[in-house]
Amino acid sequence: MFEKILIANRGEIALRILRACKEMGIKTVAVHSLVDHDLKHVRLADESVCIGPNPSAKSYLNVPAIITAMEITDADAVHPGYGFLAENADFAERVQKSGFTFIGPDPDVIRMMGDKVEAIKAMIKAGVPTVPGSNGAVPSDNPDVCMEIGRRIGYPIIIKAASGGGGRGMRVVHDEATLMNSILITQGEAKAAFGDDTVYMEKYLQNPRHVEVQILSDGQGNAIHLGDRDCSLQRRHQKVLEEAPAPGIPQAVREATYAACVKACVEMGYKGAGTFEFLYEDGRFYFIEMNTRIQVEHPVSEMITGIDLIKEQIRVCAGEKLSIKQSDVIIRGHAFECRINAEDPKTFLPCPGLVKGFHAPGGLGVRVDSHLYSGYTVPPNYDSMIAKIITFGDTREIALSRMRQALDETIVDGIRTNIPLQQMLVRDEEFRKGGVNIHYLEKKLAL
Ligand code: MV4
Repeated sequence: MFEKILIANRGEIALRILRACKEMGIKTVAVHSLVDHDLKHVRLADESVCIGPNPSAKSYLNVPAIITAMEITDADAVHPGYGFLAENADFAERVQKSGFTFIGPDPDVIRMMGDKVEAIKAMIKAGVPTVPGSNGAVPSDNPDVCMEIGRRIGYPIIIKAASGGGGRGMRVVHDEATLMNSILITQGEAKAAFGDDTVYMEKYLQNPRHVEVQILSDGQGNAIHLGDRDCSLQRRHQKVLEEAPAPGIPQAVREATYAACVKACVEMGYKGAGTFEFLYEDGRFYFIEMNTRIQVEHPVSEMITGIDLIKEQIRVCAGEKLSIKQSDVIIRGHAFECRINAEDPKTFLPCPGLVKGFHAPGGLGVRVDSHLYSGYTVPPNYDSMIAKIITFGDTREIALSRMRQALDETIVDGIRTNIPLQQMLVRDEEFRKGGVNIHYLEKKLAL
């Protein structure tokens, strides 16, 4: 096992990783930007290193500074959290080449999943259901072939950049007349944003839900799933409220999808925690992307399984075999997560500043993952998420009523937050029934 882990992140996830390390008896190194000197995990870490000025590019994305920090503190491994360097194959490779361990899958696996065309090919091979589409790059220099592929798929079609993902670099096309123009525009944008102009096509699903499957795999032939999560409540590709399990999905459909995901992990030699993202429509799952990192919403999966995903991630990346068999994973109860952001509840613009007072909610089935404390100043430089409130209960109704109470108890004094939005959502009639689609929140906000 590792003796010392460097945490290459900030905020709540850095604190979450630090807590897992402490529980495992592993020493911790915090790296931070100038403004992040007073972060809670920096104070709690065994050692800390300032790696640069506030812009992410000069600190949390500063690869040489992070590797140097590993050298001077004699850390064994780096945990990237989510965002920043978490899915950067070149970083993972430089960590390995410097003689350290990257807590995540091998660089070539990260790279393959970063190329959405390659990811889809790997999924088809493993029998994971995908969206009907081009199943490969489209030849933009051959309009006849493009239009032929388009006719086979049927309209509407979505054109996506192979190097995109998470909602970046995509465009919906409604008819053949606009197909070629849209392909060329998406290609140009992809080239500018990612330095790769490869694009592919899929049937555009009009009203899907966003359901994802959590997996753990040791890269030694053992993989398990930890059920699914519904992340359909989103605004501009930012998730707002997640839950596990996804409500109202037939058990047989679920199980078949899980089995395919597990098979894909074994085939890829996948190591660590990972998420298969699906669209779910009319009773069927359609794979869209795989995330090779721990995700923001991992706590809802932890709550329904009792498994500590960060600890398992650390164990398998230290070379241990998975300690849990699929038959040990018992999915029980229901969990919700509300993301609390420092933002104006009406305009959604970030609202950094001094938190004069913070009162976290509590009680049975309430978990708060947050680095906030009274007197902390939310800096303007990073993501505006300041807390995650997670609730658990035997039933969806109980977990949701605990969330209503938890939100009502929470006080963040001094800055504006999206708590009013969350309070409205957890009382929404349609949401309470379960199973709203990816457009629901934006449509509701437009009213
Ligand atoms: C789609 C789609 C409909 N049909 N693909 C957006 C983010 C990226 N991960 C994939 N995305 C979508 N892909 C097909 N074939 C609709 C979306 C989409 C979406 C997906 C998940 C969560 C929120 C979304 C919001 C808008 C569009």
